[in-house]
Amino acid sequence: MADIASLATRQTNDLDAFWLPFTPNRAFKRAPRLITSAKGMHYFTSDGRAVLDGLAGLWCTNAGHNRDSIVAAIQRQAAELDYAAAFHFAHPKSFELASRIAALAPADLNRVFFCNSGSEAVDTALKIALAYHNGRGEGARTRLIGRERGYHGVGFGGISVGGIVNNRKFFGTLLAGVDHLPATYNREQQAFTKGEPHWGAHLADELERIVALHGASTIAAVIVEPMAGSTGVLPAPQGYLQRLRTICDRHGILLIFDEVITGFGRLGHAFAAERYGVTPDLLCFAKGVNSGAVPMGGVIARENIYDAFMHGPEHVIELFHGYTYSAHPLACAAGLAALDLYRDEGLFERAKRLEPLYADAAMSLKGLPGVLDVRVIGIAAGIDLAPRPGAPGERGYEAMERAFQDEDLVIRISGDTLAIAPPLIVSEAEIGEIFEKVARIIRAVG
Ligand code: PXG
Repeated sequence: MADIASLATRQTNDLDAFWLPFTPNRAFKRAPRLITSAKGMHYFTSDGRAVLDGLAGLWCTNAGHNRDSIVAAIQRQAAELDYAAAFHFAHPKSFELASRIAALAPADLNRVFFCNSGSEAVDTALKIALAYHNGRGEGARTRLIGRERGYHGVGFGGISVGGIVNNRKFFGTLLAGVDHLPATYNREQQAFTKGEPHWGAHLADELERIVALHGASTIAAVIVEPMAGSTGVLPAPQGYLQRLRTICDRHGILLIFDEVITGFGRLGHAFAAERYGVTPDLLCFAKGVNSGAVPMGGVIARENIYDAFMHGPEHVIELFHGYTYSAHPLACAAGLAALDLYRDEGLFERAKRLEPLYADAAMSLKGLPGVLDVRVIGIAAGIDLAPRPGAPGERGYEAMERAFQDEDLVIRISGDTLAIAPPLIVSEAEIGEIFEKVARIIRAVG
């Protein structure tokens, strides 16, 4: 145990102890990028720089940072009720927030299960799907279908249905009985498309092939992101999600939309399900639910899914699943305040209105050295840069570093792909500013 003298001499700013997630730790600790406060569209650094947030945190601060009403709601809640269990007990704001979310969701998606992250939301949805079939006497439906290039968080369920090789290959055998649809991206057919590409709806028919291979009676659910964010902003091709819905209906397979990124306005609607007029059976959300202020995620289920669990003796738990912090009071209070902001400031409609301008600004990067593709949908853009020979990811990494150090801009990278998705409060002038900075960065790393 450390004695008092060694505690007194221990450096308070030692970087060794914190093992950063999804980060090259040694490179970071050599040249740390430290953020100490934030407001609206900006982060502030310890050396006093204002840094424009081109990624809404990590796709989560959709209403902008440190909004007064969200801050006040969290402060009030912490003083009033820090914690209440959600097992056998509850606090009023959990019901209020669930009702508000249900009202935003399309059709009969109206039963909300809370957890604390997107990863937990995905595992929750997969487990609900399995238990749903099991409870209806179709216990042989255990297979889960994901998609190549899909990202569904980092739980064992999520990496099993996910399609990113580095997130899978180090972690053993994963879940058994998982299959994958092909990715929907094809550069030759789709390069520099604004919005949903024309080409690719037929790739949904691959689900029929998978059904034919395994038998429909063994398949529980299909999970996809309406727009794959992490792997570089890959919008679903026109008609693709509708076709998936039709095939799932034909075979009694549940359709799960992972809307952890697309939920709460990113594509100009409360949920992408609304944009596409396709109602999934289960919808995963997180991030934007409270504008990233307190960890929270959840699953919205269609009423018939919930109802299917509501049988048996009334003192018996219907779904053996949940988290200590499900519907945490601080997360719920922040959620209610964020939903008020989204409504009062019309931020989802704002995203829809700004989409064409945002798309034009992103497409202005076409023709810059090394730009292989620009994809853009809602308030999200993905820019593929040509990898340097023999050093994949190096150009992207340098772009992210230069953005922060030289251009006072946060962008996201995935290999040599840049992602730009600012808070939905972004002004027209800031959109221009962001893409001017990105253009300079691309030239600099060319
Ligand atoms: N599903 C989707 C579609 C996501 O985008 C998760 C699940 C997992 O959420 P949690 O809260 O467990 O992290 C995500 C997360 C990026 C990036 O690089 C994307 C995410 C997280 C961090 C970085 O674009 N999405």
